[in-house]
This record gives sequence, C-alpha cells and structure tokens, in this order.
Amino acid sequence: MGLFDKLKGKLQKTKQGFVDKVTELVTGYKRVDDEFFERLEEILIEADVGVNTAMDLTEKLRHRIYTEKISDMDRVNEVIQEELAGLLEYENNAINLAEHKPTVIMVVGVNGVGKTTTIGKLAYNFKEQGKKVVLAAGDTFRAAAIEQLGIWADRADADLIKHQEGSDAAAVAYDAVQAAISRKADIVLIDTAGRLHNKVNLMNEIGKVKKVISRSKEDAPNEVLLVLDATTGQNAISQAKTFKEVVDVTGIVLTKLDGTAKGGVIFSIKEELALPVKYIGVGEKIEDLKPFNPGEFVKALFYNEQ
Ligand SMILES: Nc1nc2c(ncn2[C@@H]2O[C@H](COP(=O)(O)OP(=O)(O)O)[C@@H](O)[C@H]2O)c(=O)[nH]1
Ligand SMILES: [Mg+2]
Repeated sequence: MGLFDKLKGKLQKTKQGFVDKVTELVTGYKRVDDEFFERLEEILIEADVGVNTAMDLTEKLRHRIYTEKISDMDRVNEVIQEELAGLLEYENNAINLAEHKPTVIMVVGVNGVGKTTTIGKLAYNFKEQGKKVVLAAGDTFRAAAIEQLGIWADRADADLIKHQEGSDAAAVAYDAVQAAISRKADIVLIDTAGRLHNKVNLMNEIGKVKKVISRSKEDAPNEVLLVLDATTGQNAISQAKTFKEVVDVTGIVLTKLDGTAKGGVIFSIKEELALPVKYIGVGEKIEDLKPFNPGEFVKALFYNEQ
C-alpha cells in the first residue's frame, strides 16, 4: 500500500463527517443559490472548521463562483477544494534547521495531546534521514514520563538525557543541548510537561525552559512546536492561543487525525493562529507521523474510488 493510500485510509472519519457531506451537497444541486451557501457553511462549522473560517471561506467561494460565472457543479466542487487547499498553504512548513548543528526543537502542549509520542516519531524520522538525535526528558513531573521517553529513545535509536523525577526541567534541556554539542548530534528534541493548572504556572515553567535553552546555544531553540490533538476540534484552537501568549510557537503538530471526524480543525489553524502545520500524526506507531503536505492532504480527503 502506497503512502497516499495509507493517508486516505487514516483520514476516513474526517472524510465521512466533512468531505462526503460537501460532495453530497454539491451533487444535490443543479446550480448554486443562497441556500446552497448556507448549507455549505453549516457543514463546515459542523466539521470543526470554525465559525470564522467557515464564514470567510463561504464568502470567498460565493464571490469566486459569481464573478467567474461558474455554473458547472463539478467545477464548483473543484473550486471548493482549491479554496480549502489555499487555507493550508504556508510560506514555509519545513523544520527550521540550525546553521551549525545541533538543531534544537522544543515540544510543548497540554497533557495527553501526544507530545512524547510525537518526539519518538520525530526522532525516528530524523534517524531515517541519517541524523544523530538526542532526546531530553523535560517532563520531569512523573517518573513514568521519563520512562516513556526512554522507550521511544530505544525504538528510534536516539540518545536520552534524563535527570531524576521532580528535577528542574530547564536543567535537563540545557544538559541535552550540551551533550548534543559534544557528541556532534544533529537534532535535540526537548519534551516538556503539559500541566495547564493555570496560565501563570505554565508561563513560568515554559518561559524558563525556553530561556535556559537559549543560553545553551546562541540560536536555540530553532523550533518551538506546539502539539494539538485533532480530536478536541475547535478547543485545540483556544488552547493554542493560550500557548502563543506564553511562548513564541513556530509551528503546529496536529495529532490523532486518524479516527476523528473533527479533522476540519486543520483548516482554521492558519487563519486563527497564523502558524504553519509542520507535521500530522495519524496513529500511535513510530511511522505514523508525516511532514504536512497541503495538496496531498486535500487530495486524500476528496479522493473518490471509482
Ligand atoms: N490515534 C493516535 N493516537 C496518538 C497519536 N499521537 C499520540 N497518540 C496517543 O495519545 C496518547 C497520549 O500521548 P503522549 O505522547 O503520552 O501525550 P503527552 O502527554 O502530550 O506527552 C497516547 O496513548 C498516544 O499513543 C496519533 O497521532 N494518533
Ligand atoms: Mg508526555
């Protein structure tokens, strides 16, 4: 099975809950009218595309369809796909690599979104590219979190830098960067705790870790990736806004796109957060993380057998 077929399979639920409804709508009309656009807007909102994005998108489509005098419904379907793809186009969604290695990547997000799993998958991804990877067990809150990262380090054949449970997360991050420099590693991936008791706590901890990382190497961190769980739909967007207030996030990893009908949330990320999606998570296994490719993503969603 090719990569594209695999992606198609993983996005089934979002396809059923969203794209199939759009396709059904389009085939149910002979020409567009106000009711068509109202119904389209409803489908978009129900699919967790978000109210603002759904309204803007519908307005844009209405404008295009009228000014370009589009009457053929197959063409309407194409235009919808084009506009959806446009919501996912970013100037740069590649990882920002350091000029002098190592590239330091900090991973943040609330509990349970998939930070540690994503780090394991990323490590594997970089390893496959022939890079040497160091992981920092920066979630020092629970011993189990350190162990969990250790398991991923073994699987991905990466080095692990850890301190004891309860120790200072910033110190672990600092040591990991230093270890990576002396071992001539290419990539450092820094795990963090995801406690969101209150914003002040989060700000203090994440802010401090980031400051200490920046002292460990001049250009570090090169990326601050915020992990969001697609199954939480639009809640992920409000979570992201909180994180953006406390740390300069450089990109999004959207996890758990497999098995959720709320994948439409991906279309509101650029408009609501002005951040690029850099990777998507489509399963729990080590190979289930993909560099995000907007064109391929939309194609996989709209693909019809026959
Ligand atoms: N289905 C699915 N599960 C995922 C994905 N990413 C992470 N998970 C699961 O989400 C749960 C929490 O992941 P974890 O990495 O521990 O989250 P953390 O608290 O943010 O570090 C685990 O059971 C993971 O296997 C994904 O892309 N798809
Ligand atoms: Mg974790």
